Amino acid sequence: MTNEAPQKIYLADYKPFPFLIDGVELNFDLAPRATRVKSKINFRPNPDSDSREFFLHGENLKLISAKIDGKEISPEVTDLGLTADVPDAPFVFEAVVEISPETNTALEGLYMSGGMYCTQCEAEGFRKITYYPDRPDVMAKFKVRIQGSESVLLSNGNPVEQGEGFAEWHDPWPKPAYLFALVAGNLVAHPDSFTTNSGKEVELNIYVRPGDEGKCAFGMGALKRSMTWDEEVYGREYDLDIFNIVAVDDFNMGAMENKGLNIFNSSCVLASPETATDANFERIEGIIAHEYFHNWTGNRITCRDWFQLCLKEGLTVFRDQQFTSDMRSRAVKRIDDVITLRARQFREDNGPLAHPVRPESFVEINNFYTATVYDKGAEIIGMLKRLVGDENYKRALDLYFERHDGEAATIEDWLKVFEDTTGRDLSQFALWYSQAGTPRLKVSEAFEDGTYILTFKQETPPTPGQPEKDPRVIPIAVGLLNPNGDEVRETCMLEMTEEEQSFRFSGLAAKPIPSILREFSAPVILERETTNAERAFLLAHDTDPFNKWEAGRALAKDTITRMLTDDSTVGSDLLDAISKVLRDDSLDPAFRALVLALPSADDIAQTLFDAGHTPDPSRIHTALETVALSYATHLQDVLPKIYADMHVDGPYSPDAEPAGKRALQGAVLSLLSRLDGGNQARAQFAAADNMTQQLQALACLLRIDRGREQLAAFEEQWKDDRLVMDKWFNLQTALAAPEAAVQTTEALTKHAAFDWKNPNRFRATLGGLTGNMAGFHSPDGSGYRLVADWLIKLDAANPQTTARMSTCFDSWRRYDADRQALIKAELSRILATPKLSRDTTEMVTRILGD
Ligand code: 0A1
Ligand code: ZN
Repeated sequence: MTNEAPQKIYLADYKPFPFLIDGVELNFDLAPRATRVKSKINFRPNPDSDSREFFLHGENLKLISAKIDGKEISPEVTDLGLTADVPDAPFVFEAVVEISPETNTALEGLYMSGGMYCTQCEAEGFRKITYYPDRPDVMAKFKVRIQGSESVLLSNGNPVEQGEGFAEWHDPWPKPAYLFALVAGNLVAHPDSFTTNSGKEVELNIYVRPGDEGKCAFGMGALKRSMTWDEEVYGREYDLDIFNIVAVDDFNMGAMENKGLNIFNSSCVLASPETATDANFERIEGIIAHEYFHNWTGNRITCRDWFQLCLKEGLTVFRDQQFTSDMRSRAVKRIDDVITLRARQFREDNGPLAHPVRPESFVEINNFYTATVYDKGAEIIGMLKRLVGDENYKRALDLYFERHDGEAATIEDWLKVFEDTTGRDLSQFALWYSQAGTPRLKVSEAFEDGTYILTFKQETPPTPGQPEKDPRVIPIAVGLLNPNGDEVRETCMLEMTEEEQSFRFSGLAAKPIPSILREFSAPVILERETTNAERAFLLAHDTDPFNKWEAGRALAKDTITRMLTDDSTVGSDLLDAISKVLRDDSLDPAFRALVLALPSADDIAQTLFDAGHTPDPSRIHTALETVALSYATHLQDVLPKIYADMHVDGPYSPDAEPAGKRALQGAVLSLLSRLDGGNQARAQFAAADNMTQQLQALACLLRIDRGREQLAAFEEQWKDDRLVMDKWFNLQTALAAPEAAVQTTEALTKHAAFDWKNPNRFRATLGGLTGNMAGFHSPDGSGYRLVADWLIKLDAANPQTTARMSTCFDSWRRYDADRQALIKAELSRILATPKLSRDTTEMVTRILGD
C-alpha cells in the first residue's frame, strides 16, 4: 500500500486572512484525557481581503459546541478544520472542544511530559488545541484562564489573578497562535530578577521538576547576560513584567520562544558541573540567548507566512552567534560555526534535500526547520553586514524595529530597510534567499610587474527544481602575505557580482601568498590549486584565525584523501605543521584543540565524492585512525607536558578560558590513550569531578575498545539522571567499532532505560549510530535496517522527530551500488508503511528523488 501524495502549499498563493481578531479568551479545564478548551474570539472583516470565507484550522479536536454571537451553530467540520457562515460585520465566535493531552505522543499542541502539561505550537500546533486561524499573520491579544490542581499554572504575558486551582494570564502584546504556551505542573522555581535599562523590574523564573533545582543557576545567569547584551548591542529591552522558562523532558526540538514563557528541552537549560560538559554549557548559553532574542526578532516582529521562517530564524541565529562571540572567543566561535555549517548545511545543500533559504513550496512546514533556513539564513545576514558595514547594519536594524514592530513581515521588508538605509540595490543579493545550492568559487592568480591579480569564477551546481543559477553577490575577504610571513595587505572586502571577475593589487615587491575568504566571509566552497607547503605557511603565519585554522584543516584533509585515493602515507609536512601549532604557547588552547581535531568521516566522504571517487566508510575510518596514531607517535614527547600544563586549578567554571584548556587536554588525552593503552584516561576518569573530564576519559577508552568497567561505573553513578544517561547511550553507539556498532545499538534499544518515545533518548541512541559512519554503513545493510525499523515504529507516535531523523539517509547517492540498493530498499519500505505520516512521507520522497 502506498500513501497518498500530500498537498503542497505555495508561497505564490499567499492571501491575507479574511478576518482580523480583536481579542481571544481561552479557558482551559485540565484533565489528562479530557481537557476542555473554551474559546471566545472577536472577529471583524479584514479590509485588506476580498474574501469572507470563514475557515478555522482544527485537528484531532472533539467539538462539543460552537456559537456565533451567542447562537449555537452547526459548522461543517473536517479533519483539517471548521467552516461556518458568518456575518459581514464584527462577530463573536465561541467554541468548546475536548482534547487528550495524555495520549498526545507527537509532542505538538497540548501534551504531557513527566506528569506536567505543556504545549508546543510552532509551527502549526495550536490547531490541535482549538479551532483558530493558525497562521502567523493573524495576531491577537490573548487572555487565558487555566483551571487545574497543579501548583504552577502558567501562560503568556503577565499574571493577573491566581487562586486555589486556577490562574489567569493576560498578554498585552498581539501575537500569532504559534507563540501561545501553557504549562501546568508541580514544579519548583529558580527565581531571580532583572532591571531593564529604563528601570523596569522584571521577575525571572526557571521552572523545573523537583530534584532539578540545582541545575538552574547557569541558565539564569545566561538569561541575564542575554537581556543585558540585547539592550547594549541592539537597544532592545524586555517588554513584560515577567519572563518564565520551563524545562521539559519530552520535546522535539531545542527550545521554543513562546511570548514570556519559553519552553525548553531540559537538555538545553539544565546544567551543573557534575552533569553537563563544557560544550553543554556553551550550547545552553547560546540557546537561552537565542530564545530570548526572539522576543524582538520573531515575536514583536513576526513572519507573514512560514515561507518567511528565515526572517526570524536566520536573524536570531546570527544574533546568538554574535552574543556567544562576545561572551567567549570570537575566533573559536567562528571556526565552530563553520564546522557546523559545513557538516549540516553544506551536506543538505549538496543533496536531495537542498532548498532555498526561503523555500517556494512545502508539504509539511515542520520539515523546513533546517540547517539551511537557520544557519545559511544567519550566514546571509553576516554577508549583508560585511557588505554594508557595521554602522549601516546598525542603522538598518533600528529602522527594521521601528518600521515593523507589531507586524508580520517578509524578506522583502527586511531587505528594504537595508536598501533604504544605504541606497543600495539588493535585488541581486536577494538571490541568496531564492537560490539553493552552495556556490563553488574557483580561484586563479597571476603576478606581473608588481601587480597581483586574483580571478574568481562562481558556479552553483543544480539543486532539486533549480537546474540553472544566476551569479550571486559574494563578499570575499582577502589579505596578502609576503613570502617572509609578514602581512603586506590587510584584509579588504572584495565584492564579487559577476560570474567571473578579477581584482588587482598593485605595488607589490614579490608575489604574495593570498589568504582568501577570511573569517569565512561567504558560505561558499573555495577551489584553488595550492600546495601543502603553502597551507603549512598559512597555518604558521596567517593573521586571520579562521584562515589559519582552515589551512591546517585543508592540509589534514588533503593528507587523508590522498591516503584513500593513492595509498600515500601521513607526510611530515602535516605532522610538523601540527606539531608547531601544538607547541605554540602563545596560541589559545581552544584554538590549538581545534587544529588538532581531525575532519569528520562525513566530511572526508563528501570530499571524495565531490572529487569523483566512491567513498568507502570503513576505509575512511581506518585512515582517520591511522592519522590519529601518527599524530600520537609524532607528538609523543610533548603530549604529557601539555596534558599537565592544561590542568585547571580550583573549582570548575564553564568559562571559555578553562573550557579551552580542558578541550586541549581532552584532545591530547585522546592521542595519549592510543599510546598508553588508556592508563591516563582511566586515571582521569577516576579523578574527574566534572562531566567534561569524566566523559572525555570514557570516550577515549571506548575509542580504543576499552572501558567496559568505566561504562558500568558510569551507569551505576548516573542511572537516575536522564540527561547524563542520554550521554551514556550516545557514547556507546557513536564510538563503537564499526563491526560492533549495529549490535551495540540493538542491544541498547533493549535496555530497560531505552524510552523510545522520549526524543532525547531516541536521538542519543539511534543518532549515535547514524553518526558513526562506518558502523551505520555496515556493508550487510544491518545499520540501515535497524534504523529503518525504528523510524517506522517512531513514526506512528512522533512524526516530527521521525522525519528529522530520516535525513541520515540523505547522502545515499555518494556510496557504492550495493549500499545504494540497500538504502533505497529501506527507504521504499518506510514509504510503504501504512498510515505513514505526512512529515516522513515528504522527507523520504524527497530523499529518494526522481
Ligand atoms: N522556533 C524555535 C524552534 C522550534 C521550532 C519548531 C518546534 O516545533 C515544531 C519547536 C521549536 C527556535 O528557533 O528555537
Ligand atoms: Zn529560533
